[in-house]
Amino acid sequence: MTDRHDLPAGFRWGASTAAYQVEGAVDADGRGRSIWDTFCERPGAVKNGESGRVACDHYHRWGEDVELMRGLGLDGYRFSIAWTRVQPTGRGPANAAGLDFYDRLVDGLLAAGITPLPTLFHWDLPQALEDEGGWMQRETAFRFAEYAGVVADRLGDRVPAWITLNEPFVHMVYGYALGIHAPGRTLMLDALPAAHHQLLGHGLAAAELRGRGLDVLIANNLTPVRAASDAPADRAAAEAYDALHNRLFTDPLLLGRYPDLSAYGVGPDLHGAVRDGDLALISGPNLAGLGVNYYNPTRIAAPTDPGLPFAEAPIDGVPRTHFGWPVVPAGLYELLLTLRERYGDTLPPITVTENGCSTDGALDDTFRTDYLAGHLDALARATAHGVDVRGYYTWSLLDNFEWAEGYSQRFGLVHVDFDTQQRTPRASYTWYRDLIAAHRAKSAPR
Ligand code: IFM
Repeated sequence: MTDRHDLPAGFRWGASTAAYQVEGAVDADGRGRSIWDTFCERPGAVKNGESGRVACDHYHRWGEDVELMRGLGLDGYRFSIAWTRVQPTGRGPANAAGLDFYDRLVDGLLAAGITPLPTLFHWDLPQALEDEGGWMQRETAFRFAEYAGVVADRLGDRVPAWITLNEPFVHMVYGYALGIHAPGRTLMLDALPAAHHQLLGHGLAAAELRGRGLDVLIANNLTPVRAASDAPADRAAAEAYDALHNRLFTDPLLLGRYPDLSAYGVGPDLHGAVRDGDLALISGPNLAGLGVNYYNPTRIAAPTDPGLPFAEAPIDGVPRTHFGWPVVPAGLYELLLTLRERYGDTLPPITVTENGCSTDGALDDTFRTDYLAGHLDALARATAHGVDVRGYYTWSLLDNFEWAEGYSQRFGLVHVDFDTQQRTPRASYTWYRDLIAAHRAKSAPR
């Protein structure tokens, strides 16, 4: 049976991080304040009152971290750029000292034979833009495109492919609807314009990047949605959830239209946010690739109380990560096949831009190697069934700041002691290194 050792030659191996989760150095070199700096100061917002002030101090220790990546034999490193290092207030001329950091990082990666894969927005909006309404404001999309152009002008000569947004679904729902993440707003369904404005920002930024000859991807958090039973009410609820979580952020890109959100009482203009011509900008010329962040499937039943047209149902009988997330590798196979079936020829090549698990933190992390092996086997089965998956970036290279969970969830191939900043590779690091080496040896021409 097909497994991870059968992945096609040229398949790319990587690891992911994000700026606010690893960089620290929040006051260095003119960096401006982001919504996460503000949110972390809100009493009770983050476990133990923690923040990304220091995090992994990657801003100063990036050289050591690149050596860890070189040791793994990575083809690519996915990181994000802090908008506030580049434009401290989210607009205007570049802060050269902030861009210098990414310049050094990119050169260091290339010298180690690793292709940089930057994400332009991984949730750390400049606070100055949030003060004007953040992603609830259409103007933020235009600011984002300006920022994309500024960064691409500096790094585009060495960085061939770019991810615009990370998980716009999570940012809208956690940040603007439920208030679990920055900016901590609790707008519920009134948050939907934040979906459209992020996607508009993607479209406008994509035009800036493509205009400079660069490839564009987006990283969506996607989940296969399973109805709790065959009962029509459960199936309708599952469809409604699928529309919100998956289709809302992918149909506009690949089909040029929003999904039916009538189950939410919402029309196709998302509370008046969508204007003529927007969807053409969002779907634009084809994406070079779709980034898929997969962690688990979702089981959905008919709603139990009014308000939302679905209720989440438990997934029983499977292992759980330290976070409590169900471990279902077959869900990745299911998701990849559903994407191909749903979007057919409009589906660009896929890269799994995140997948991984949090553990109890032990160095001997068999749980993580089992998790990764299971998901890579599922991915290999999907490629054997014709889905074009070009690469896999595990989340994460390092233990890091896990948003509202602070430092309590450790996702790293590498353990980080947050008191001393000592990095110690876990057993999963060695396992991943050996898998990459074995795949490369098998794929090399004889
Ligand atoms: O840490 C996050 C990351 O920032 C976005 N995707 C999910 C990861 C684990 O929760």
